[in-house]
Amino acid sequence: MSYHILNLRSVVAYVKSRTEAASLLDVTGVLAAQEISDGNLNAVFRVAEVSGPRSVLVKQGLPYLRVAGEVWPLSQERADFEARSLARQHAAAPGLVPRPLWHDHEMAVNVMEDLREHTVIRAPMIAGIRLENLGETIGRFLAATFYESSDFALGSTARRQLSAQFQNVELCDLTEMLVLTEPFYPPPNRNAYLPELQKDLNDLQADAPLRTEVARLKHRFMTCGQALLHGDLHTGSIMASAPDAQGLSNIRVIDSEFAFFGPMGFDIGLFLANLVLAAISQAGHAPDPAECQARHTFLRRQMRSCWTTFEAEFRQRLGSAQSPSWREGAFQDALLTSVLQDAAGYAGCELIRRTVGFAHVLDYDSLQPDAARLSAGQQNLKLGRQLIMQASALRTYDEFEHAVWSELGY
Ligand code: SR1
Ligand code: MG
Repeated sequence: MSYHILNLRSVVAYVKSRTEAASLLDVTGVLAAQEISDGNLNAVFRVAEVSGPRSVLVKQGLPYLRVAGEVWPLSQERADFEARSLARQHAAAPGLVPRPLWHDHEMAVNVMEDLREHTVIRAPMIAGIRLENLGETIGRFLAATFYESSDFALGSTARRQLSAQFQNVELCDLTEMLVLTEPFYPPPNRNAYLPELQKDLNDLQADAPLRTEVARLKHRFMTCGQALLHGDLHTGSIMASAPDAQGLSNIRVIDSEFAFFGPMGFDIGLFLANLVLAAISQAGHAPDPAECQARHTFLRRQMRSCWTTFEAEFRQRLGSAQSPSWREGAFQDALLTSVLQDAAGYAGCELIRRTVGFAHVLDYDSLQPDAARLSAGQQNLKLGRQLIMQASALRTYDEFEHAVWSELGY
């Protein structure tokens, strides 16, 4: 089938036309489609049996950025990168991503398990829902997917062959521009921000040592292919089922079209930064200071749990690496310190770009456009700058934690 953009009617015909669908749905019965697009890039449909319980999720890459329309063309190649990365993630971390069902290169479509009981976690977290296994689950996901795609697990030849399949030029370029360049330079750019932040932004962009550090992080993003990254690991790329009485839920990582071989600290830093963005915005979302503090405590615990789980599980895997080189304790210490430093630096960039760059986050944007938003914006910029400047000197997670939470008054 040659490429055409799917709509509510044609997506049903498309699913019915595929042989893979026969074992997944009653394709002889009536199927209903619903558009549930949520992210910035793609169109997403749920196709469900009308008289039965089964459904699938159909995700299509459009020839442009969904939120911008045809004025921002983008190739549909991203669907291929998502298919390849989802297959690798599913093999390395089964149960932590949706099950891939089929990939259709011509149609730029990926069909996967429909996580009907799950919700994208950003909005529930703004509302104060506590997922007590969030940090631990993401730490496990990162350790497994990073390790299984790294030189440590694959050896040099297989790792090089694999990274050749992930030359995700277009979406890496988007990140290099939107996260690691434009927020730090005056126009022309696609930055968007509260006018009251102009002075803070001018100061930030006039800071030459800061720009130098960001240039270093950008170059590292471009050249340090340690492992297969998710590439866009914010809280809009994570879904969870409703938590049980202990706050535990089934958590899945979605939307890996930005996948590429890069520095492991990039994914970690993005995830941690999105919890920091959540924490800073709680001053304006939580109903009272006591609840705000309780939400902060929860977020702090999840951040720590993400790092400590990642570190422990990655070290454990390194301990059984085939090459004795990777079992050297001092090598492992140095590697994990550099990952932590990268994570801090990229977390700083994410805080800044989500405040003054092209694509913000709902945590911040849904604050009232008054003192609460301004003060959150200023705090995001200040902390982002500090993390970037302090990153290379950090030695332990405690130091990182102190840098973050002392800024929030703890
Ligand atoms: C133009 S795309 C803007 C952002 O959406 C994606 O989710 C990435 O975070 C990207 O930077
Ligand atoms: Mg996405």
